Amino acid sequence: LSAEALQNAGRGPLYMKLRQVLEEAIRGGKLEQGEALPPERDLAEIADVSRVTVRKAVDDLVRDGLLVRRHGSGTFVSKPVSKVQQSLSRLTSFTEDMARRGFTTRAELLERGIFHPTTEEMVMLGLSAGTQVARISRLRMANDTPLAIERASISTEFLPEPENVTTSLYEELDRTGARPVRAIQRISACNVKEADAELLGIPAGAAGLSIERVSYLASGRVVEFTRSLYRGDAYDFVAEMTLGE
Ligand code: 16G
Repeated sequence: LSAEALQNAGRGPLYMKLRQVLEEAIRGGKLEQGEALPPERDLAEIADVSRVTVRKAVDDLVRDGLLVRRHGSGTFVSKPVSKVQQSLSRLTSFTEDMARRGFTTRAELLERGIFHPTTEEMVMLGLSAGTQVARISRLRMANDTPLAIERASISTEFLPEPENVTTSLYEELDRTGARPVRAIQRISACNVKEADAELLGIPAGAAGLSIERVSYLASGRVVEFTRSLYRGDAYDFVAEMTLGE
């Protein structure tokens, strides 16, 4: 990148030219996948343009998915994700699913604690009046790529100490003797809203899968009501079917 390269790049407003130079650097591999983009200030200086111009060019590339902004750590060249093939027939946890694939997992905690339940939580979890609910919301990542946002609600009877959930919710439920054995999962299509898109590192409005899981103990009692938002570009859900009678 240089002021000269910018001069020679295409037509249109300055920010479009800058966008083009950056796009070529990404597509040509001069900026590698996963690599951090230099700070706006530096880019402005090198290209001899204002920071507003830099921001507009970068915004454009983020919107088109070539760059991703990560909360508090900067802007990076996107890594294409190969899709996770996720079976719909086994009741497994995110941690187990990713470990089986040899991925390292990490979660960014969005919310964790004990709260007054909403009416929906009371109904879904069958809570009696006056009881509280444990909530855990996480941005879930595999090999540092954000894949999903999961917002779980669990009766405090089964999860009295939500702060114990540092890696796996199901592991903690195993410990409290409330690991679910059955679940109903509903999957529907959605367009990811801006705030969630930012967390997932995808353009606002991109395709997502909205998933609700209600899971049960052998006794038939509901353990978990989880609303999740999965990246549409990162997941294939696969079910095996057999001929019924
Ligand atoms: C899965 C479940 C989620 C559950 C989580 C526990 C979906 C689509 N999936 O991701 O309901 O809460 O596993 O994972 O909802 P953990 O034990 O790794 O925290």
